[in-house]
Amino acid sequence: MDRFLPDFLLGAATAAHQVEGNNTNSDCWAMEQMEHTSYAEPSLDAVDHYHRYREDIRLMADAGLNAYRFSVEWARIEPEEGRFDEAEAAHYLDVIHCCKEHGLEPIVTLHHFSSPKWLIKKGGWEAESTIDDFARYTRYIIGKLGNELHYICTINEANMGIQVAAIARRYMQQMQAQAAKAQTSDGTVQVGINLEKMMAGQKAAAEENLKVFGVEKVENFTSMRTPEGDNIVCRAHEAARTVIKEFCPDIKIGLSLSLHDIQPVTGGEEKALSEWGDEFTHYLPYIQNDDFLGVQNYTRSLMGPDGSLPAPDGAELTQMNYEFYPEALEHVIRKVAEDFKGDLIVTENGIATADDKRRIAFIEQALSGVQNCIRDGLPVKGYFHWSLLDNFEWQKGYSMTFGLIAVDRTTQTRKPKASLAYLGSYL
Ligand code: GCO
Repeated sequence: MDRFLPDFLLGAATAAHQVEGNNTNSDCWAMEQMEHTSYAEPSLDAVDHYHRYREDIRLMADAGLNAYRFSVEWARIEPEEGRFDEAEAAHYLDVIHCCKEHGLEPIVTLHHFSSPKWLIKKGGWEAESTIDDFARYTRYIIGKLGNELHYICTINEANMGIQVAAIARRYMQQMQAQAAKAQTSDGTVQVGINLEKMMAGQKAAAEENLKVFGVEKVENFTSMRTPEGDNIVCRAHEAARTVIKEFCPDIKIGLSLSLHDIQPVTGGEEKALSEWGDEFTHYLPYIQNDDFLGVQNYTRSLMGPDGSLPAPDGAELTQMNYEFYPEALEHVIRKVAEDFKGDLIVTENGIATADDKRRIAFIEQALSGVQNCIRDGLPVKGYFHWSLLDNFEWQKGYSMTFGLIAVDRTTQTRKPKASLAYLGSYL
């Protein structure tokens, strides 16, 4: 195994809502608590990183890492529209200082999926007004934290809503095909009853949304995004970049994208190209003036003429049911570098598994791919493993263990896994 040069950013990543706990003013918190929730469980105290960040940062430093990617929670900073909470800004300043005391470079993400509840009332990520709201929040953060930072990731996985919309469309098509089959074989009754139930469920959910958020349809960051909403996300990024450059021109700015290693099989070439266009290429006009792109990859996606195919028979699957395929990272970096000319930082890459030996094997292969890219002259400046801690995996709750550190949530005790020291040994 080869080590990285000392200026390579090697670290782990977290997101505020997934680790801090009690993010009570956010849309996710509200959705987790609802009767018609799609969350497996609520986040509650999460892994109490809000209070235990010192210990967590020390563990990273002890393992030899030199950087930490974390997010600032908009709902804490601006709990009500236009009212900013100084104490919360001071909290994040403490986190940044703690990183520096331990020799870690802080990479701050301004938006990682969760948004303030009030933003949803205004139409969330489908509303034009969100662009100005995000720019105003960015201005506040820059005023408080900007002097301390060298890197800012504006928006995590800007393409997430488009990917969710695509998955939902695929799912609906499958349901429709099943319903059509049921109609020809069993008649319409069974289908009719399910549909009625579904409609009734939707009506009740809309009523609850109205009560909780003041709107019937919640447009949070991970909702199915329309092309107009996608454009709003991109312009929110541009607006934030303008604000940051105005006040702190030396901060390196980028957003991150969720990128699959899309591999065409038997006639899937055209489909693979159009999927890559949705996932990556169409963002180029909005990111070409960025300093870096955050590359986030977990696996590959095999593409046939009609869309994505399941993992090959016998493939090893992770807890998320993704194919264990760490080679995907190198492939994605190479593909992205064909069109994006700024620096590349791997802002997420990891595996949900209970077997830490597989995590180590995953890291070994993924990092050897990163090093191949660097040897070939590609500007890969950092690698952040997802995730520092076993944490709240959104709608799947705490069942997915992505962490380099295990957490016993009854006592919030941390137990570093062997993979943490293994990752640190690359510096
Ligand atoms: C994402 C987010 C993370 C996830 C991680 C594992 O990519 O969805 O950035 O918040 O937890 O990717 O699924």
